[in-house]
Amino acid sequence: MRALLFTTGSPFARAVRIVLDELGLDYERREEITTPSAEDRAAATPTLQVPTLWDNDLTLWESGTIVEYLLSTYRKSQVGEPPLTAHAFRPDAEWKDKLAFSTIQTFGNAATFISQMTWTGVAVGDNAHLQRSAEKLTHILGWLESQLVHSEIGFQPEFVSMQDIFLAAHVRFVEARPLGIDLGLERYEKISRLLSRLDERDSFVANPIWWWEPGVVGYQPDGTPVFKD
Ligand SMILES: N[C@@H](CCC(=O)N[C@@H](CS)C(=O)NCC(=O)O)C(=O)O
Repeated sequence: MRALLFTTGSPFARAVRIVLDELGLDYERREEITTPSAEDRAAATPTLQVPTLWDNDLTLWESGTIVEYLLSTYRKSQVGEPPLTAHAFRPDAEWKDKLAFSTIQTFGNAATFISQMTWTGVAVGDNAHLQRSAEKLTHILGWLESQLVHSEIGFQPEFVSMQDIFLAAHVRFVEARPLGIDLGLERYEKISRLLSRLDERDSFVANPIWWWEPGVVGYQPDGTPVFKD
């Protein structure tokens, strides 16, 4: 039995879903449109956050840990050009890859923090720490841009990496929400081109991130948001 608990909009869960597709792994989709009570969520994870993966006897949460597990457990023939990496962290570049990944996750945490604060009534312009969190996003993008050696390759040359996938999920999440944040992505040419290439990949197309703002209750098949009457 394999199952994934996730909310529709979560960028962390989207990255895990993309990796599951890349590896050709079927799973039961335990999708939640809204966040349940703390008690209900605690039955799946003490962090009260999604995603959580069940794989036979194993229960895992924390998206990076889940993807590390998937990559190390299911190394089978991979589809796509370039193919998915076999390594979360390349043995000959372990600390470089770990640092890039942790930094990308800090970007995701800042972005989802801003989002959750915004929808609970405190926007970026209202609060100094939220402004600081928004500044973090652009500083991180600048540093990540400096880590990419060429506009045609991602964080692990010749492969699609976990670093590429999570960065794409987090950046596209920010762009798909009216959070009052303009990332100015055009200033980061290598990241922009990497993300545009990934957008075309089957696993990304199959797991889209769509526009969301309060009042959106669903989507048409092409992603057009459906608003509450
Ligand atoms: N470090 C966690 C972060 C996951 C996370 O922030 N999930 C969000 C959705 S995008 C969530 O569940 N938020 C609910 C909450 O924090 O109460 C991971 O990598 O899985």
